[in-house]
Amino acid sequence: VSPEPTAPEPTAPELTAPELPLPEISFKQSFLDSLFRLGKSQETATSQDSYTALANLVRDRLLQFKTPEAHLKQGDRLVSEFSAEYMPGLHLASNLLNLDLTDLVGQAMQELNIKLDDLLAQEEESGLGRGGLGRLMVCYLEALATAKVPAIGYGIRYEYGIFDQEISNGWQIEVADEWLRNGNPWEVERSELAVEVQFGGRTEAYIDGQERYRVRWVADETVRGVPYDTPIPGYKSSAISLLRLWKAEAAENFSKVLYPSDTEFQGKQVRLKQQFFFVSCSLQDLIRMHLETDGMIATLPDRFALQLNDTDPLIAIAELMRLLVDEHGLTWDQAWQITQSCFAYTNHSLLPEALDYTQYALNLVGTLLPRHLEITLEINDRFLEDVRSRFPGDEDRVQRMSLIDERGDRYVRMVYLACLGSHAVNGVSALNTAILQHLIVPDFYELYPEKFSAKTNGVSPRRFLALSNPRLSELITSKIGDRWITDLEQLSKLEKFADDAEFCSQWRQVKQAMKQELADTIQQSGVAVDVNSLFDVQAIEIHEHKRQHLNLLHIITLYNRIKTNPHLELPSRTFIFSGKAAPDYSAAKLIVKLVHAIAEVVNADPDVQGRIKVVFLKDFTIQLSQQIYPATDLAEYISTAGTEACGIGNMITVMNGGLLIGTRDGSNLEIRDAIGTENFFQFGLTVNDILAQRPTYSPSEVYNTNPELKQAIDQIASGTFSNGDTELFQPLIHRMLNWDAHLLLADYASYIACQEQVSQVYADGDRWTRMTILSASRMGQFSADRAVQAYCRDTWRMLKE
Ligand code: IFM
Repeated sequence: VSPEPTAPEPTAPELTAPELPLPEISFKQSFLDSLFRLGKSQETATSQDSYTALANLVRDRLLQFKTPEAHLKQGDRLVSEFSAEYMPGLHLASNLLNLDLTDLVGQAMQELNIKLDDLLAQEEESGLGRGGLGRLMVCYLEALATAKVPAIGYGIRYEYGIFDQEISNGWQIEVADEWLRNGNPWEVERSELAVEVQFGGRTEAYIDGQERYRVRWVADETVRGVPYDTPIPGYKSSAISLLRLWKAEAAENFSKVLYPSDTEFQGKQVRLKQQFFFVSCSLQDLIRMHLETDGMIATLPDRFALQLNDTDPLIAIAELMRLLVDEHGLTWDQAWQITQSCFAYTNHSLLPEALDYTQYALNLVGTLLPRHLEITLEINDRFLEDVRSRFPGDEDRVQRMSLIDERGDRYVRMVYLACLGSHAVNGVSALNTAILQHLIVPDFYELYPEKFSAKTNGVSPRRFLALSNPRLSELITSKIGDRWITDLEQLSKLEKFADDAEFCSQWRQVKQAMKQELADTIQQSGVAVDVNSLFDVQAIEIHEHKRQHLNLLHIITLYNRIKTNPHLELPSRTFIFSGKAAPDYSAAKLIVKLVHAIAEVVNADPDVQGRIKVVFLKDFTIQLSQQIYPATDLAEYISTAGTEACGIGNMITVMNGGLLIGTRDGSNLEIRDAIGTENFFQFGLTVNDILAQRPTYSPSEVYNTNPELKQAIDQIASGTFSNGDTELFQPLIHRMLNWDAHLLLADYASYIACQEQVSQVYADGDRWTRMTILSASRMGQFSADRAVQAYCRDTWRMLKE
């Protein structure tokens, strides 16, 4: 595996001059009218009413922009993202920014004696995802609208999104996320576009009127899918992308909950139903639009680029084949050619649960989707015939490449189907792509090398800098103008200010102000933190591969060092954790408990004198992340090398004037190369080290030879952080000492040494500031604008010259 990044992609071309919305005649009056339509006056309106009235007004304005469908009718090509997750964050503030209405609305509200911030605080976040994938999808929809590329994001309108996280006695408690309880002003129900989706039953062969052999699916369940549209505006582009989410209307409403647990057969079945439901609705919707525009199914790929994100939507390949062959009467070869030309596949995760093909057990697929199983088997037969003719006598290869895993219980290998049924396949960082090519689907890479490429993720500078860090944005704009908002490469102009004492001091003041705001939020949970301490943050889903527990081993090590040597020279640190653990992932939930357990002991120990504090910010959301990133001095991206596909929080942190401590994983490598190795705290094994060492790796040997590590683990085991309870953390200890799948122990020494370096550098405030300015100024390539340009150019073949 070569973890070296590919050459940086070209910068985003300059956008055309923004078309501003029509000048406001009286925004105040429109707002009062909008309130009136809710049956309220200014006197009787609650903040929630006023928020709804304002949101309705903004939404109506957005709906006046040309829809992607209207663009299609005009002859434009349309991009369609398929994803089971979307995390838009709060809409109102972002929409006002992108429509350039923030000042105007702020002023109108002020004249009405209403605080805009109070209204913004009313919005309920729709957490229709678990993290990075969902957030990335919305960044891309926003960037596509900014670049005026017509786009629709298709997904599921879960009635309950990711759970709200409460903490009780250090344990995570999941509370149902009733995000629709106050209604949702941003969406419009489009029941006139409802479609039907079928499940179960059997297939039947027949001869059609033209004497052709055909198959029909006689299903035994029909579900109605109703689309709900949410506009996602571009930045001052007078264009929107559409987020079209499908709600299932059936006795058994399987669009109700985001990702039910899939450890049981029942869970896997519901998940497959959800996946098929939304892709079938979406494909039918696209075909409807296409036929209304072109009247001819054969030209589908000329008009649509369909991007399959991760494993969830991959059944779309079989469904498009079914629709084309069974419903639209195309020949198999015509249908296959169209399918391959339309689809491209992005791999967003290499974790077993994301690639898990056990959920596509042959009997499950056959029961729920009998026609799709037949189609998949037919694709497989034709494909394996081709493999046999190219590699005569190589039956091992045939078995390896089969779409069906025949070892033991039989499963459909969906990622293989994706590699076959798409014209382009990409990973989301250089390393992720290299692993995909060489370790996950090497035979497919050997056969179709031209299909594979890396498309490193990027984030929206609007949401994650302009909106969430207005102080820093203003400072940047005051020095280099505001073109960076749509062309992030402009940040490079900041580089020359890294030695300007006044600028450095302003830069530091911004960080300090953002830290103060976060400290105020933390204070609400009863913990006082020192804003002059280093804010050391790990805000991300709780997962063993992200290794929050490695971070905890460092905290315990520092704690022990202070206890042994009370005069130890050490810059104060505030360790901030935030993130959710999947409800059925007991090890991750135990890590949440361990954070709290350590916090309780360390924060209260008088010997520590507040030099280290540990904080857990509950209920990590996009909104909370927007507060955390700008306040971060150091972010921990410390996953086991080869397990984090890319990461996007690491990018956001650096743009916001923070530094990273990280492994050689995901996009860390590309960030390191962009900002300079000297500005990145790197430690740990490489993927190749891990591949080489794993067969003989003995965690207990490491434990026995590193006294500080041994002490830290022994303390957890012996109840130092659990009032003497020696049972509580045993499952974690057992995992670490016996197999340590995530190689915490192997990376411990190098991590601790790297953290010592962090402390040294942080003690030199000027040096630290200079490093953060240089790093931020070199982050241009990590913008969502660059990423969507790359997809437009290479994958969707639609970059306007
Ligand atoms: O950034 C990635 C992350 O590494 C794994 N989940 C999906 C994200 C978006 O691609």
